Amino acid sequence: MNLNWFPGHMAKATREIKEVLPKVDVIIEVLDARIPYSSENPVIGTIRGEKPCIKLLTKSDLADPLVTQQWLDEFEPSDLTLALATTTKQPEKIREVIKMVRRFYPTKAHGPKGVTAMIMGVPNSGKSTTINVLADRVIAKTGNEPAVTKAQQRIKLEQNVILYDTPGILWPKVENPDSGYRLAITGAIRDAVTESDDIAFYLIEYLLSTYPKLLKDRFHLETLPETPLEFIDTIGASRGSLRSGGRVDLSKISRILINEFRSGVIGRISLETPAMAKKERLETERRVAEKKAKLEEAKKKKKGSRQEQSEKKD
Ligand SMILES: Nc1nc2c(ncn2[C@@H]2O[C@H](COP(=O)(O)OP(=O)(O)OP(=O)(O)O)[C@@H](O)[C@H]2O)c(=O)[nH]1
Ligand SMILES: [Mg+2]
Repeated sequence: MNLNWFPGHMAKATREIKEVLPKVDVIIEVLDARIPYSSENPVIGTIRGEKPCIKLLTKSDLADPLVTQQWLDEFEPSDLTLALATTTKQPEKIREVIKMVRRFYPTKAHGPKGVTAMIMGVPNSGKSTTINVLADRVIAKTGNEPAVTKAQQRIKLEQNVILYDTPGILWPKVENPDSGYRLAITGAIRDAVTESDDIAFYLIEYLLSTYPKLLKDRFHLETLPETPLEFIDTIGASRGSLRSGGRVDLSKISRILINEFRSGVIGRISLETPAMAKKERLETERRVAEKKAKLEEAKKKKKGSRQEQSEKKD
């Protein structure tokens, strides 16, 4: 399945972000706390330059607190980077962002122009929600689906901080298939462009191995089935998701499971740890390099055979 999703409005939004960037002092990079590695946009790394960045791990109420702490330790604070885990359950924690933005530019923060920050991140990661908390009023439209914000919005906050809200953006190609699945599971990729069964299978496989107790508790099971298919069969029957003939409605039960994960009712779950990310990053780099080498080899061969043909003609 192709898990890439880069519609026209995201290409445009990416261009507009690059245009406004020279006016921006601080980047607020919103990462979903359940997938801080997979929601990190490689494009930001390349366009950021030397700009200070605050990594916000949003929706931390849905993530495994122990793993979130590992991620905060991973994003060690430096002169140019700060990290903070936030949740709408603790708005006062979100408000710390303003202090952090000002801390990077103490002089400018008291000057006439103030400090400008830009909030960016993958779709549905909680950018507009964060802005509404910071502005203390509903200023940006929010919604539980990707691509709610379609255009950049400039907002003046108190304490001399100006903030840009931006549409959620992905990147043209998600090279790591695991990251594609995790972006789909958490709702950063529009459901209509993915297949719920495939995504639910990936999620169940991960939960069976990493959070078995949460699954047992949620679905009142004493022992867990070994495979995702058996698991779906078991809970499909108990949830009344049977088609005529007694077969489980795979798509229906898949969507139920994904929604239960997203709303947090299965429990607080992180889909990746720093250790997993390190391994996958290396593996992805290796795969991309291999692909590139193969492509170059094929190009060389093509060029060689063309040369041979023209020499024969001569
Ligand atoms: N559980 C939980 N949900 C949150 C939190 N922050 C935001 N959400 C929900 O996540 C969904 C997406 O929030 P938005 O603020 O619209 O996300 P966005 O990043 O602006 O999304 P786009 O504009 O589509 O890119 C909404 O349903 C919010 O209510 C949080 O801390 N915890
Ligand atoms: Mg938004």
